[in-house]
Amino acid sequence: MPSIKRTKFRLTNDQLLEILYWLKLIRAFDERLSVLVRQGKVRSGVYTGLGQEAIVVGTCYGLRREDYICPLHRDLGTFLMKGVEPGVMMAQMFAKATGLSKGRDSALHSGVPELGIFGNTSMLGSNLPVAAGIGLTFRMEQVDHVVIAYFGEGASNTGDFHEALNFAGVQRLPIVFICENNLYAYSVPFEKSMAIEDVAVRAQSYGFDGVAINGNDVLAVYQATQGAIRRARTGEGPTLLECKTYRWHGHSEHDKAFYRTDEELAMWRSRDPIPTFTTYLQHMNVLEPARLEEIDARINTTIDEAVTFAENSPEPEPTDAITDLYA
Ligand SMILES: Cc1ncc(C[n+]2csc(CCOP(=O)(O)OP(=O)(O)O)c2C)c(N)n1
Repeated sequence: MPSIKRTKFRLTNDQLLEILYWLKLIRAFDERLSVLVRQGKVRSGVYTGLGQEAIVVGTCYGLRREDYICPLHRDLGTFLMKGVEPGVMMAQMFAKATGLSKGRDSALHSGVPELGIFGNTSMLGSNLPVAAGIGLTFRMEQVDHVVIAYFGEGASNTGDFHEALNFAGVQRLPIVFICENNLYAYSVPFEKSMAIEDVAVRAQSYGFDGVAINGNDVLAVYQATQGAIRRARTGEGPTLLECKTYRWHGHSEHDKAFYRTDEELAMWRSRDPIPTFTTYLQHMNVLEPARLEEIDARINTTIDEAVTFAENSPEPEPTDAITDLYA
């Protein structure tokens, strides 16, 4: 295969293929989860990020274990990229004893401190002041780790968002704020909730850069994130990246999304980040058909094994409810 050693993104062929693997794995995980919900096997609420995978992969690829992420309810893929085993993640959704929180929460609030994952908060936007706190901790400990803090455009209308960005701007904290602008906050369209076109401009009010990018282009997201991370690590402070995207399913699996048109969905599905990136790799002679088949087969096996692990895992014991408590 004619090989392009490095792209302008300084990624090797193997790294580009790894990015494709993650995009497809995260897509497959959410798709299987959606089926399992309909089969009544999942005990958690499920908020798939189908269509938004390029944001997860572009922001998490290349993070250090010590870097912290503060994910959204839609970002199960970030857990996988940070090192949570697919089987454990699936068991978490089944509320089994082998899941992250051992079957003791509604699945979306579990964090993994040793992998740098802060558990998602129900009050949207309230993960952002926590992200600022983690960034301040890194500053006080004099380490050059960064925090990737995710939020939806809806959450950017909460007070917590503004307090967190203000504090991060004043303190020049090492945070990359990632807005996943999927155009709807549950059923509320973007234009009915804010009178500006880009959430990114909000960063200016707090003294740092904000930029709006194509959130369905994994390399664009990766490139922008890498620049922001470099600045954060070298003490130049936070950046806000607004990734424009669209979620294919409803807000959650029980939402039929009647508030949007089929035409709108079809238009955004035509911007699917995975075929776009696949075509790019083929065009660059990085991806041969056999390699693509190999990646797909590996993903199928991984997901099948994850489901089997979750299904065969034990239920939590009632007495487990009072373990791991602080007081
Ligand atoms: C502070 C707060 N207000 C309202 C809700 C109820 N709620 C849950 S999800 C959601 C929509 C969130 O939209 P957005 O922040 O854009 O994220 P998305 O789900 O689109 O990824 C709302 C309003 C909540 N969880 N927290």
